[in-house]
Order: sequence, then structure tokens, then C-alpha cells
Amino acid sequence: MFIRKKKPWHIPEREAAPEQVYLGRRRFLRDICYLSLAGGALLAVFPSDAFALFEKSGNKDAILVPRTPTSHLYPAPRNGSYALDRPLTGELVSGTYNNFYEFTSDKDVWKHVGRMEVRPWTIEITGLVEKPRTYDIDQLARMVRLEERLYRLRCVETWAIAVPWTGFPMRELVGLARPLSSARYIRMTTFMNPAWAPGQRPGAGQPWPWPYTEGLAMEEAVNELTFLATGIYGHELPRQHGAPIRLVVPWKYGFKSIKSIVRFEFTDRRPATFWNSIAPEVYGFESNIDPDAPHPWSQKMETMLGTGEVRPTLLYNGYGELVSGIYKK
Ligand SMILES: Nc1nc2c(c(=O)[nH]1)N[C@H]1C(S)=C(S)[C@@H](COP(=O)(O)O)O[C@H]1N2
Ligand SMILES: [Mo]
Repeated sequence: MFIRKKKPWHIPEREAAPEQVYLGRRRFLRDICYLSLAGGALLAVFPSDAFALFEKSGNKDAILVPRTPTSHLYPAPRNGSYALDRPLTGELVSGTYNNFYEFTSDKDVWKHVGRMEVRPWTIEITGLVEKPRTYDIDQLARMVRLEERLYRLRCVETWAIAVPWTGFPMRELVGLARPLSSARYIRMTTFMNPAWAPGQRPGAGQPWPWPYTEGLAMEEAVNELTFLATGIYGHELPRQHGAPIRLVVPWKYGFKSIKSIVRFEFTDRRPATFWNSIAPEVYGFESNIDPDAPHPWSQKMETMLGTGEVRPTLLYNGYGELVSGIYKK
């Protein structure tokens, strides 16, 4: 993410179908064959075309949905309050172009997550709370009311998606924790497991500050938009999207939406976060989406994955009505 490559997410406009069109397996094999024949040359000269070809071919194996003790909770009823201004991104598109640096710094995360085990999975609630406790993920999923919401997600790299998440508002988790009045921030942490995650092994590229951490101010955490997702597209999260539970804060750049969370720590200090410690001038703690804020590369436009549609980026990603009040003080 730090070093920008050529725009590999740019997918030609001609692929206009908003909903995923699944082509047959034979077609996929043929395309893959072309891909490996044309191989490196094609990728080197026409990275975007090669990528579009791969996605169109529809590798269903890319989307592995874990079966768990709470699979029957999906699909959850949709909360219609969160309408989209654009078509949904196809499942194979958003599930084959991901950021998850624990596994790889390339976008084909789905090929690298096979060792990750999503059960058993516990979530620790700790720090400045009345009710510190460790929850089993399935216990927690039964305690809350799961719902589906359509949200946009905008990566600071300038690609964007629009997807149906399943989960529950983070304020429900805050309610379970009962923060003390001294708690001002929540620090979230992703798993640390080099046996699953090659990116966390010693000598894997940059000396990154694992585990991945992120943080929100308490007022942000209890905003109605702030969502903890356990599912997407009407089923549980595939690993590449951050199974079994990840944050979704759609008015902030995508890196704030931390994946595969194991701990929520309530604290009185603004926590250090993964990308902010690596490059504070590029990845601010707040990182609200703002097309006009000074940034090393322009944030004015965004490209929808799958269709390649280029759209102007909106302040707070278009969610200002719900969140701008937090910042006007
Ligand atoms: N633990 C962890 N969470 C993470 C990341 C990561 O590398 N590790 N990448 C972030 C970035 S940069 C983005 S844009 C979103 C992408 O979410 P998606 O792959 O589900 O679309 O996840 C965010 N959450
Ligand atoms: Mo991102």
C-alpha cells in the first residue's frame, strides 16, 4: 500500500455488468490457459487487461465460505436505511482483490489464506471497562442481532467497492463492555500467527509492526454507521475479507477497517496504529475520506472495482450527514 504500483485495479469500462456474471468452468480453464501462455508478458504490458480476464473468468474457488456453528444465522435481514448510489460490486470481484498484508502485499490474498483457522476464535474485551470478558465468536454472534447493510468502501489507493455486509453495530459491543468514563478510545488488534500468515514471518519484506492494530475515538465507535461485520453477500466472511469478524467504518479510508479482530481494548490514550506508525504523514489516525485534504497522491477520484467506473470521491465518502457532527466541535 505504501509503494504504489501501476493502477492494477483499473478494469476496462467494457466490463459493464454490475452483478457478477458467472462463466462456466471450461471457459475459466481456457482463460487461465491463455493467461499462463501469454503469462508474464501480458501481465507486464497489460496488467489491467490480464486482471480483468482473470476476474471475468469467475474462479468460484476463490470464495471459500467457512461453515461454522452460526452459519444458520445467514442471510440476515437487510436494514434498508443504508442505500447505495451505485451498483453492488460482484462477489468474485471484491473477493479476489483484497488488502491483507499479513498474507501478502499483493491483491490475490485469497490464494494465501488457506492455513488460517477461523474456529475456535475468541475476542477479548479489556481495558477501561466494567465488564472485561472473553467471548467466543459464536456466542457473540448469538447475543447480537445480525443484519445486512449495503456500504461503500474506499481504499486510500483510490479503488472502491460497494458490498452487502452482515454484522452488528459496534455500539452493541460497547454496550456489553460498559466502558468507564475515563475510556476515550478503542484499540483493536488482529491475530498474530506467522504459521498462517507469511507476511508476519521474520524476514518477510519490511519490518512491519505486527500485529495490525487500529483505533477509533469512543464517539466514532458508537456512531450508528460503525459496524462489526461477520459476513458479506449473505454468508459468513471468507478469510480474505477478514473472517471471522472485522470492522467497517465506511467514512474512513479502508485501512481503518481492521480485519480478523481478536481484541478490543478501551483506553484513555490515542493508540498507535499499524499504518500510522509506518507513515504518519500519509496515514493519519483519523483518516476521514476527504477529496480535498492534502495527500501525497490525489484522493479526488475513485475507480470502482469490476466495472472500472471512475467517480468523484465524496467528503466522508458521502456519509457526512451521519458522521460530520463528530468532528464539528
Ligand atoms: N488486519 C488487516 N486489516 C486490514 C488490512 C490489512 O492489511 N490487515 N488492510 C486494510 C485495507 S488497506 C483495506 S482497503 C481493507 C480492504 O478490505 P477488503 O479486502 O475486505 O475489501 O482492509 C483493511 N483491513
Ligand atoms: Mo486500503
